Amino acid sequence: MKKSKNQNSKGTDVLFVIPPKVRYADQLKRIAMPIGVLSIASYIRQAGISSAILDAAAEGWDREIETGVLSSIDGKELLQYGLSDEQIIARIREYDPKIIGVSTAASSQIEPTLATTALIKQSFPDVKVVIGGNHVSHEYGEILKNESIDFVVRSEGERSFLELSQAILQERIDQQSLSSITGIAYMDDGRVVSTVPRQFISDLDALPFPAYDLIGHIDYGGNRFHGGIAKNEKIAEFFTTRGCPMTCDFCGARAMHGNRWRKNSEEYIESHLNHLINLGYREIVVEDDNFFVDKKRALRIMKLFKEKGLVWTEIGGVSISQLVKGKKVDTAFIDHIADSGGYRMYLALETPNLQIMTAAKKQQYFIEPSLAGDVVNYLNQRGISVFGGFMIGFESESISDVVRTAEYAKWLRTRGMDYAILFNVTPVPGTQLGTRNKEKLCGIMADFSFERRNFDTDQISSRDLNSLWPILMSYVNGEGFDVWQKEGRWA
Ligand code: B12
Ligand code: SF4
Repeated sequence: MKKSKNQNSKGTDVLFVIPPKVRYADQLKRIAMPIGVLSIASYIRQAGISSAILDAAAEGWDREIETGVLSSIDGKELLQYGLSDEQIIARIREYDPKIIGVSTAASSQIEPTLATTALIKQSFPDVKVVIGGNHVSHEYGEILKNESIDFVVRSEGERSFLELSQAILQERIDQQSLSSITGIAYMDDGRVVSTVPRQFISDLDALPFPAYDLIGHIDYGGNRFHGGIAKNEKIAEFFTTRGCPMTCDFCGARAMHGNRWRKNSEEYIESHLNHLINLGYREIVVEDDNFFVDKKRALRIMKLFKEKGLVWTEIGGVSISQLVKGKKVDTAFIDHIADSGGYRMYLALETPNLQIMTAAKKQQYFIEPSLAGDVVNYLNQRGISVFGGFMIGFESESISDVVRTAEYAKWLRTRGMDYAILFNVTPVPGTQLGTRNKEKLCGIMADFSFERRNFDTDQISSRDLNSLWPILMSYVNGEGFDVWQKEGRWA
């Protein structure tokens, strides 16, 4: 690990902590540049508040331990990767912050996250602990039962966190000041107080570029990249939009960032790319939830990638229907992807079953399997590696429907797909699917990972689907999955 100029900056106002992560042994080890936190850090810096970042998962990547924690579904044991408690405490002591902001992206990671907040509060009782991110934004009532957490920031964090940290730093944490900060939750006299939700930022260009300098010492690329092996060790996650106009009823991203497709201008994007190039990045990962909603805009952005000599992958997930024109493969569009340095696409295919796509409110993005095969084949011909995302275990599905989806994925592999991931349908907090199935949840929080099943339907039990998952992944991906299973990384 390279030493950063931001390390050891004693007396920082805010230290952001990304906690260690958990996984089951047959799951991929995943980390990524924490863009949400980098964006907040940059936003508060403009207002004179200093911060640093401790990414305990990335910095402790090589340290993995057995936890002894077993899932109640099938007794499978959890592993944890990241810095040790002692290392985390020692690092926090070096920074000596007044506020610690803990970030949690996924529900599956909430247990190590809460263990980290408890550790922090025990060792630094006077430091205010603020938590933000996906799971806690929806489940703040439950989360605030943990005495180690002083505040939850709900949903988009930049403006709420700035106002909250100003209140904390200026010692104005009385009811009156707090109640005027929208988008936060806290306990008052044993009662959960949740202020009015914060409006989404409509002009994304008003945000400064994420504070990449704070994690310049960490490489998120190469074979640590969560979306397949990256060409470079140094890669930057990159968003040109927030939110998604679609209404898929299982989607946690939409639940978090809203239904309006908010976008950066192309001038902003060009300056953002120049900024990354100046920092030494040559590879970017487009993480937008729905990058190709406006294909003409996407073409102009791809032109920028090409002009600047970048290579790029798309991993936020694009709909395969966006790569067709009428009933044919949109070869011209795919040619542009290839010519602009795009070398891998993550296609959200979900299922070959139109009824199921319709029930999930995603039917507009359905295309016939044979046409999907032609798209995959053309991407492959143009040298673009294809990862496919599929969803198994929808509420109305039987085991044979699940097997049919796996067969579809396997067939697409014969047409040139490099890897197919079978994601379990998961009732994520904040989604319609999540609300409908709350009573049916089982297992532990780590089972919220999409590579595990955590709710029973009339036709499929979690236990059965969890036993079947590695068999189907192996059937579809062959040796590629063996490496994933044995080493927690891409082959
Ligand atoms: C990149 C990414 C990852 C990265 C990590 C991201 C990170 N931040 O650390 C990696 C690859 C590790 C990852 C993994 C997983 N992910 Co993911 N991921 C994403 C993705 C595509 C983008 C995240 C992002 O950067 N967004 C952009 C920034 C600007 O938004 P943000 O992160 O939400 O941050 C804002 C607020 O949340 C808040 N905030 C965030 N942190 C903090 C901290 C503080 C102190 C404060 C005040 C505020 C705050 O303010 C930020 C700025 O506005 C999201 C989808 C999405 N669009 O968000 C899914 C998403 C978060 N992932 C999801 C899931 C399910 C997973 C996995 C379980 C998938 C799997 N099967 O493995 C795993 C978890 C396992 C693991 N090891 O982490 C779900 C989470 C749903 C849920 N409740 O569980 C999402 C929403 C995708 C979806 N469509 O459902 N993921
Ligand atoms: S699944 Fe994709 S298309 Fe559907 S709402 Fe989520 S981001 Fe949008």
